[in-house]
Amino acid sequence: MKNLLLITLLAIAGAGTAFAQHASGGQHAVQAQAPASGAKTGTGTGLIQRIDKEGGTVTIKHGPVQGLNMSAMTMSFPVKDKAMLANLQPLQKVEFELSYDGKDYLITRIK
Ligand SMILES: [Cu+2]
Repeated sequence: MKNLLLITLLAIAGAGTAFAQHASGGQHAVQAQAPASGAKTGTGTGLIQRIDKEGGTVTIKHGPVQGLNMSAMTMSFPVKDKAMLANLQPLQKVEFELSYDGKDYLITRIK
């Protein structure tokens, strides 16, 4: 049941252009807003578990992250700008963009 819900959510998210590009085009479709060369980006959805406004991290129980080959799990991510955490709340359902430079993950957008 849980997986079915996720698939449904991802399908809905697929209507967005950014998501569609990650799903179908991979690196080739990355646009000007993408991080520096070498970094990969992906899009995921999930439920916020914990927010650390001082540390600048957010823990998300997320589904598979398209584009980064990450399966569903709960993990903590640093955000690009702590201000991004200001309006988030625990158990909020979010969509996020994640970049990975080969070493570290970074949330570049979350809503
Ligand atoms: Cu993860």
